[in-house]
Amino acid sequence: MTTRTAYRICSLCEAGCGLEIQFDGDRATKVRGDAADPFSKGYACPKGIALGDFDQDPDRLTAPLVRQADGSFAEVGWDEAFAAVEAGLGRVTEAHGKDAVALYYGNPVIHTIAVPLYLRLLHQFLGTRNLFGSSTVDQMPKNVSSGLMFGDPWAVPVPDIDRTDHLLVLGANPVVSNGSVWTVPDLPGRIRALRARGGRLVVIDPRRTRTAEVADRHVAVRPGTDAYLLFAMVNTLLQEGLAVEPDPDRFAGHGELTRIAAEFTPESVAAVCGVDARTVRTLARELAAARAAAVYARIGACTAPFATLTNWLVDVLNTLTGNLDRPGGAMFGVPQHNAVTVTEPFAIGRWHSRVRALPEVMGEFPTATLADEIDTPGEGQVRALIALAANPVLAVPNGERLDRALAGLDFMVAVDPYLNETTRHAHVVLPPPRLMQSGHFDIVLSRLAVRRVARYSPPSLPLEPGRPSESAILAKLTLIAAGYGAGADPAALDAMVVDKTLEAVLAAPGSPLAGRDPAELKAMLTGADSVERRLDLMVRLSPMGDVFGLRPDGLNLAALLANPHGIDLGELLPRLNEVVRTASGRVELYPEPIAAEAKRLAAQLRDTQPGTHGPSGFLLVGRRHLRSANGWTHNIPALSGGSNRCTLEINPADAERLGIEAGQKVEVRGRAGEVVVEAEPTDRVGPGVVSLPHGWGHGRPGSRQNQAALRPGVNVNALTDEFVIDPLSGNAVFNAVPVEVAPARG
Ligand SMILES: Nc1nc2c(c(=O)[nH]1)N[C@H]1C(S)=C(S)[C@@H](COP(=O)(O)OP(=O)(O)OC[C@H]3O[C@@H](n4cnc5c(=O)[nH]c(N)nc54)[C@H](O)[C@@H]3O)O[C@H]1N2
Ligand SMILES: Nc1nc2c(c(=O)[nH]1)N[C@H]1C(S)=C(S)[C@@H](COP(=O)(O)OP(=O)(O)OC[C@H]3O[C@@H](n4cnc5c(=O)[nH]c(N)nc54)[C@H](O)[C@@H]3O)O[C@H]1N2
Ligand code: SF4
Ligand SMILES: [Mo]
Repeated sequence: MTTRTAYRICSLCEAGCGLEIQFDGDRATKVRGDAADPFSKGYACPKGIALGDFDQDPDRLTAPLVRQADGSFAEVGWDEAFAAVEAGLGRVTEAHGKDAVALYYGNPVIHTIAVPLYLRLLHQFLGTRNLFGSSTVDQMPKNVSSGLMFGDPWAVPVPDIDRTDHLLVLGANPVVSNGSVWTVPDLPGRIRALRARGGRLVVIDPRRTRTAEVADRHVAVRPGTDAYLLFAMVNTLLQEGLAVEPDPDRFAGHGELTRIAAEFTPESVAAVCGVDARTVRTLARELAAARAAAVYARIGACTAPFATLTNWLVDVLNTLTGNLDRPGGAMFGVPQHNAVTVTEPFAIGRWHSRVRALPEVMGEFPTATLADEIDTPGEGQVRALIALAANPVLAVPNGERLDRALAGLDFMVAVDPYLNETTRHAHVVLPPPRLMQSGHFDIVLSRLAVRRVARYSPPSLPLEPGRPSESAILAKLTLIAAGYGAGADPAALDAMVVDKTLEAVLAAPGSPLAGRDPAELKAMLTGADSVERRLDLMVRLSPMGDVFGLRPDGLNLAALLANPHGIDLGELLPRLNEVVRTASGRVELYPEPIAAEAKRLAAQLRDTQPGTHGPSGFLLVGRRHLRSANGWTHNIPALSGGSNRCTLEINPADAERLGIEAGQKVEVRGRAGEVVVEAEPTDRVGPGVVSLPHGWGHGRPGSRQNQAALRPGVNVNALTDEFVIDPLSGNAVFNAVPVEVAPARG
């Protein structure tokens, strides 16, 4: 056996830590943080350390599966599997049209090279309106807020944590999640550094999280009321003359914003939020007083009522305290590629979903309505599903209804390494290769990183002969959708994309490459295969790129390959002017759809009676565990057990009142259904609040995750309501969910 060391970016979460991996033959025997990585500097969490276990998991599928007439799965060759996809999709579209096929992507797609490279093409060629994804159970409210304010849904400012003096974290637990929509490896270390240099961390969260535990101040807001709280902070800044006056040439809507904020005095929101007026003022004053400060919000703000409004208020606070786009404030990262996110003015609701008439957002319908589209008969009904790295049964509100709906599909294909709660319904499963056989390049997250960094990890191990890479699987699906058939060559598709990109770049007004010969540029691209040549093109055309030699110190793929630990180009620089893509050319501080939501909130405030949830009623919030990633990591024994469990956290006083003891089974009932789960009394949650993690509910017939089945847990999304969504973004609401709790019967 030969031993060797490889370096690669961890693809298990958004932090993207550099790892050093020792291989004995084709097995990873030791994994640790790569001390030479200029971005993560040796940090790795327990999941990254277990990367070899993910790679070697015996339950990962090694060959495609095709469902047989008797309902069982048979392992088949790749050609047969792609032919089955072509036949299955063909049957459905011929009989029912293109909209009968829905395309669904899950969270792990952002951690692949493959899906970001092909998703848009695949969707275009499928020609279906039915695009769904994990964005609408996740960050869509932030995308909508940024789309409306800055004109680009991916113009999301991130806290410049290494230079800030004051970090306000709302509805996020980055010490555990390692940061999200904020690529920031070793977040715990960066928080320690912030506090060591005299900076402050403030956390607003109904639960005393691990982030709250290391904070200078923790405010236990009542779930679902952040929009009121943040509005009252804006009110304080304006009333007390603490706000900066934004430059009217660069910011629009300041006057209207000031008028609506006047409605939300700290006194008026105190009872609703469970936060006294003095604390609200203190939060605002501290934010304004800091030399440089940043406000950051995540899942607790996104998967809650008034989510888009809350996410907008975050950047209003960043703007009014003068912290938008300034060092130590909230800054815009720089992509390491040229992927375009803005092609037309940002708008929502350009078309609507069939059953509930919900507006499209970024071309997608809310996942909360996927089951409606599958189980409601009629013209345009969804009868086939392509699921890319997705387990919506555990991830969408009323997932159990979706579970039943999926069972009724005419055809389903899943690109996924596992047979799980969702993929067990597929007719064809196409497993990507082992984790170590895939390369890694950040297409989605690099512009959310807190430093300007560029990194590429080639595959650490070669593919077995005949086994397609995940990119080749996606390219095949795209070619099938385009009508070229299962036999078409993926490399030809990549070459076509390169040609089209070069054509567009050469034709763009003022292009630095104008007049160059596209064939000459194409011949300059390097890489082991057609995918790497596409990456080379993307890097060369990126803001850090060499523009085919025009910028001699710029980057290209060869430079990334020569620097396996990554290349650090330094701190973030102000770039608001490059980022803004609104029709007015200014940052819209009070855009129209937001204004309507703000008025709705103001009306609700006038009507609200404090403490309106009933005597036995609770508000449910979620939680994540450091040694998990949503629902797909419970099969790794090294990460299971301990506190990584599916229990209902409940305040000890509530538990005592209901006669519930630690470890006792309790029944939790929500609008959609009920679960029976073990109670864990803890004062991490306050009275009236209970917490369940998501991603559990394993061990169903037909799934094949044997370790996960030993500790199945329950699906929290059996409780959550698909009919309660954020109206602007269509996002699901997983927090502040009303539930009843009682000792389990029998
Ligand atoms: N270890 C680990 N890391 C992960 C993941 C994982 O499963 N495990 N998942 C990854 C993914 S897909 C994502 S999207 C990110 C998420 O990253 P985070 O958002 O940082 O993670 P969460 O733990 O969901 O944090 C949400 C917080 O919001 C709080 N909250 C709930 N309701 C409210 C409310 O009404 N108001 C306020 N202010 N707070 C509220 C919850 O108590 C919780 O602490 O993490 C990513 N990283
Ligand atoms: N109640 C509640 N529900 C939630 C949340 C919550 O906080 N509370 N959080 C929501 C959020 S933020 C998210 S992002 C979603 C996550 O929801 P999903 O994205 O649907 O779930 P995951 O568990 O992340 O993984 C999806 C699938 O990806 C597969 N997979 C893993 N790696 C790869 C790969 O490299 N290639 C391919 N092709 N497949 C791969 C896994 O086997 C799994 O089947 O859940 C949402 N649901
Ligand atoms: S924090 Fe952990 S899971 Fe996330 S990238 Fe780093 S090592 Fe991987
Ligand atoms: Mo997520």
